[in-house]
Amino acid sequence: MRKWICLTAIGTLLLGGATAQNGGKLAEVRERGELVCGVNGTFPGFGIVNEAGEFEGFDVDFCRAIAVAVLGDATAVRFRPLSAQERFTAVQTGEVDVLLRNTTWSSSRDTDVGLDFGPVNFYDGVGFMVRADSGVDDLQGLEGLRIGVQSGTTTELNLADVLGALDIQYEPVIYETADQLVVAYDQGAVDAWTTDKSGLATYLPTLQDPSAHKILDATISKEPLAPAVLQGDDQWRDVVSWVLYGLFNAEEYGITSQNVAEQAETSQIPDVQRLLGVEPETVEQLGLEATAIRDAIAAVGNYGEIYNRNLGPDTQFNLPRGLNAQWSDGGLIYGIPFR
Ligand SMILES: N[C@@H](CCC(=O)N[C@@H](CS)C(=O)NCC(=O)O)C(=O)O
Repeated sequence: MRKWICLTAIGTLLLGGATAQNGGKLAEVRERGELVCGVNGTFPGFGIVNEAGEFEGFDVDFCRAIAVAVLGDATAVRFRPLSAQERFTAVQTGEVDVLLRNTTWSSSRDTDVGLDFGPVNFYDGVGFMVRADSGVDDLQGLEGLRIGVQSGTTTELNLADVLGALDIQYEPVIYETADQLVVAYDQGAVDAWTTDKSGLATYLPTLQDPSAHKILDATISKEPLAPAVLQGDDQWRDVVSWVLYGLFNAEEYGITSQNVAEQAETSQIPDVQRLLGVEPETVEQLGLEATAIRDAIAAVGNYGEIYNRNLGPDTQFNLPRGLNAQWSDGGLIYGIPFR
């Protein structure tokens, strides 16, 4: 823990200098002309390098939306792939401006690690994958098994907490990366593996025979995945947060990449006029151009479009929206009003 505190202090010092001289991260990113976004480089559906060598995924699209809102250009973003262990240092030292890497918002990360979080962009929970013919159907069935888990994650902590409390004995086998863990599981070196259920679902199609495996129904934790920035720069956190809220609201109001221009011209709904900068003041109060959110929607799409493009029914993952549906559809995605 002491290490985090030291690094936090270094990060705050670095940021403190930037804040005094040029108005904080927003000004720094503008001056640089590029957003540096910490992402996952190997997580299918969320942050991965595709065959063309480009980053793609659900988290990656939020980086692009922030780049559009701040710099007016979806390509003005440098992606920095980070392992679970590396990710917090990269924020603390200012190496990345924002972290969008399937990162769980938790109290110690918000305090001791020295981060600030934006709104949850994916509600997740830890689960388990086992072989379909293993006879394991619930947590009790994990008794005595070798369970693979990735280091530096909340998964590691949840596994110990929850199975410990249930008095289930198991053998944890720790891997540094998800790729190593998944290969080890596929080859039979462990009997089960555990991570966020999003990860179980998106790694499943990468196994040699996906039909030979199943994900248990049990969910043993809450994993609210959210963007993180360095603590202490309120304006920058506001920018990141309100870009996401803008995309949440856009879906709620039926504003899409296809119809956003027309909506800006014709909508008589005051909320929509503020969101799209027709009434400029609200978005400008964030330190952004009035059309920042409109432009982000036009370039990347609303929350639902981002979800569907990366995880929806037309992808190999077909992840049900579940908790990630709009609040008006029984989910938890709830855009805070622009006013
Ligand atoms: N949400 C958890 C887990 C994050 C995590 O690192 N998950 C793994 C499994 S899905 C991952 O992204 N691995 C990708 C990699 O290591 O390349 C956290 O914030 O600690």
